[in-house]
Amino acid sequence: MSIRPIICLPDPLLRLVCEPVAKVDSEIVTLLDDMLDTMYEAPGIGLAAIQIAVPKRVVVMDVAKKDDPPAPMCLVNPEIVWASDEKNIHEEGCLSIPEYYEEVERPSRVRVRFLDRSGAPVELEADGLLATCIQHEIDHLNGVLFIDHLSRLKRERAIKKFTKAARRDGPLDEKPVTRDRIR
Ligand code: GNR
Ligand code: NI
Repeated sequence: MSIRPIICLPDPLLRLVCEPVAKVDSEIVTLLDDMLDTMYEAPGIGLAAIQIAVPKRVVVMDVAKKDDPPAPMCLVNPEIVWASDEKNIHEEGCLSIPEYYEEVERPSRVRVRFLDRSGAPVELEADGLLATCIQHEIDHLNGVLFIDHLSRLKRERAIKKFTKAARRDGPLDEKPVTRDRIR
């Protein structure tokens, strides 16, 4: 169980298309546990493996309300198999884009298929915050960030802000862009 550094915009790793997992083995279970630790510590309601620099199709989430018991979810190779025509607007943030929040429109309900942490196939229908979070996380697996759903002007402003912050701390190729480099 360990907390791993979260990488931030403009780290190019966030633009990778992540690889499917062939088998949910002990290495993947350890990855899931480390991701849950990292997500709770951040704190956040979701985390994709690429946010800790691991380019695999692995996601953790917990959208339980503050006073409810924790409800960790582990999703391996998640796929959206159906999305509603009805849309919903929700304010989003991202642990890899600290302190930046904007409203994003997405399908309000989705059906998702994935493997759980025991490797068993699961299908579930989500709405509300869970539907928003699942779509945000699956976007990460495809190198897509929530700012990609905004107008070009807003997106470019956000990218510029984070590129400037990272540049103050030295060349991007010397070390990963972790959250302590963004001020
Ligand atoms: O913690 C998070 N909150 C959040 C709020 C609205 C929509 C999506 C999210 S996910 C985000 C954590 C994160 O960056 N996951 O990739
Ligand atoms: Ni995110």
